[in-house]
Amino acid sequence: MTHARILHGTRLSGHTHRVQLFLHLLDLPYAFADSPADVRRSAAFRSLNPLGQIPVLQDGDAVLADSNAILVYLAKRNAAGTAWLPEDPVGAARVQRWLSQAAGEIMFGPAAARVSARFYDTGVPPALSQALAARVLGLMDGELAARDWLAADHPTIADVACYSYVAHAPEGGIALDPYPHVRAWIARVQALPGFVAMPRE
Ligand SMILES: N[C@@H](CCC(=O)N[C@@H](CS)C(=O)NCC(=O)O)C(=O)O
Repeated sequence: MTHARILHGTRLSGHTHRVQLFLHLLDLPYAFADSPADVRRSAAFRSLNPLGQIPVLQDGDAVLADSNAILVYLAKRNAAGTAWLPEDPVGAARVQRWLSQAAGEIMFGPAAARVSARFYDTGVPPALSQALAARVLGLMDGELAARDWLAADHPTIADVACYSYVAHAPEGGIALDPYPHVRAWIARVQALPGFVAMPRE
């Protein structure tokens, strides 16, 4: 019997996309359970994630919420000992630094600006999301001037976690023109074998 792996999410959710992207980069098959707001409010979904948020990954008996936690799980479960999640203390901390950026500045910056522009009011003031976006994109651009990848000299889950909302930042009115190294990094991520895009519509 095949191992059941189900990703609950929506096709325009960047948090879902970062998990999808990693599943594709690792060439792991999965079923996709579309989970719009009415599904996320259901008791069945809340039993998977009491926060009612996507993504959720069911992998056999494991039920995992939070996109970055799922990236860590997939790296340890399916790519242990590979470069995707370094085990050494400094390498692991460098990856975690960008996972924190993905859950902080990127979520409340470019991700919030995109959601407010395209879907609903997040409650994050536009001036704050613009300021956070400028802060994190400036940081990324500076670091990517010196290296091809965010946390190491090779791709890691840091790049996977940060990609979706940064690549789609223009949908929230955040131009990437001032950040040439970020744009070159986006192209490098898109050239990875197995890359899958998040739809624009
Ligand atoms: N920290 C979570 C955030 C996930 C998140 O905010 N998901 C959004 C969709 S992109 C969601 O489910 N929003 C509905 C809600 O928060 O009630 C993660 O990284 O997975």
